[in-house]
Amino acid sequence: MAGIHNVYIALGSNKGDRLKHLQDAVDLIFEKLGSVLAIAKVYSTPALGFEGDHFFNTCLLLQTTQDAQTVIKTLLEIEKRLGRERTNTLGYESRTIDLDVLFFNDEQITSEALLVPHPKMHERRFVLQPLADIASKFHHPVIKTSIAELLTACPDKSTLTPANVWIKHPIKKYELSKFNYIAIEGNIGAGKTSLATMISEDFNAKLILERFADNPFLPRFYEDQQRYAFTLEMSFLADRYQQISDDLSQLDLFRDFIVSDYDIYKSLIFSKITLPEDEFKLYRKLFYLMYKDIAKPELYVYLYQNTERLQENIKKRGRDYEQNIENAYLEKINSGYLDFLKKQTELNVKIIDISERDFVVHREDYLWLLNQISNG
Ligand code: PH2
Ligand code: MG
Ligand code: MG
Repeated sequence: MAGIHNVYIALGSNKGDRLKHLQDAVDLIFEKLGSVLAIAKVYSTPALGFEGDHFFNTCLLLQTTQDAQTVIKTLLEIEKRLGRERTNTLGYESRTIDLDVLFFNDEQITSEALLVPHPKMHERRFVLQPLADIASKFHHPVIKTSIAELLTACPDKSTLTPANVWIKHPIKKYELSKFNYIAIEGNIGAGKTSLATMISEDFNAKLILERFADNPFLPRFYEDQQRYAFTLEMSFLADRYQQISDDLSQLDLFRDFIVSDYDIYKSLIFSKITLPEDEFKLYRKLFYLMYKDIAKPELYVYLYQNTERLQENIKKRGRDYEQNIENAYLEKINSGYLDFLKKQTELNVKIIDISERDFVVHREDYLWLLNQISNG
């Protein structure tokens, strides 16, 4: 099944630097598979079912677009990379890292490589206790009771102690929250909205999206530019001004920063292209009256995408009124942005060339982009 999957994974290590192995595994799961939505406490647990040193055990919730077979294959590769050696002897043995899929959505999977839900999980306190930290209300899709209830009923009475060591969320490596307000800019179809949305979800940032969809003048403008350009630019300006002054006036206590898929200056960049000179001068006067008293982003990201890929993206998202945009128009907008950015001295600008990348499809491109932004 395509789409987004919620996967609970149990992690264990009882050999070498146990915390480091857990941390490296979480980092690699994040890098290769997707967002990590929750990480449980780390517990120190006696080896169950064999003689060996104490384990560190924990659990996490992964959100991924990969299918179950790919997830298990990747987890086995991560185990190998972190020094897991499997001998052919029967029974358990000490290991640097063990990564087990507990649940994959609420599916039942019985393939050679994978049994889900994990067939022994409900008998193991070292699984249920950390799992209860992050999923106490989740219902076991076969046994049909909650994790909290499974924990209460668990026959395994081993003593678990919180290890009081902490796994760092891998997203912390990307220090985006050092900026209180990040604006994502770029041409039509560059991917501004996708990127701003992804960042807001991964970083707990407040998302401000341009409300172009409700602009009745936009489709009319594409039909008859001369007739509707001024009206369109004015309505965009009014809307952007209102949204930015409302939404930026206070930072939500529960959000770490703000990310938007536009910066208000785009009003001036577009109108310079769409308006005749005399109208532009009038517009510019009004623009600066408004511009002077609204908050500016602390980081201005410009996503550069080439015209061919912009056209592909425009086709893909399929808004009717955008389907006949000419290359020349997109090229003018790009030059308009670059002229503005070149002269810009007040804003902290980061121009990122994404023409060889696809951050929506390839996670490594997305992480590369985050790295570029956090070094901005
Ligand atoms: N894993 C096992 C067998 N026994 N005991 C503890 N405490 N923690 C584990 O992760 C563990 C175990 C098989 O994978
Ligand atoms: Mg196991
Ligand atoms: Mg295993």
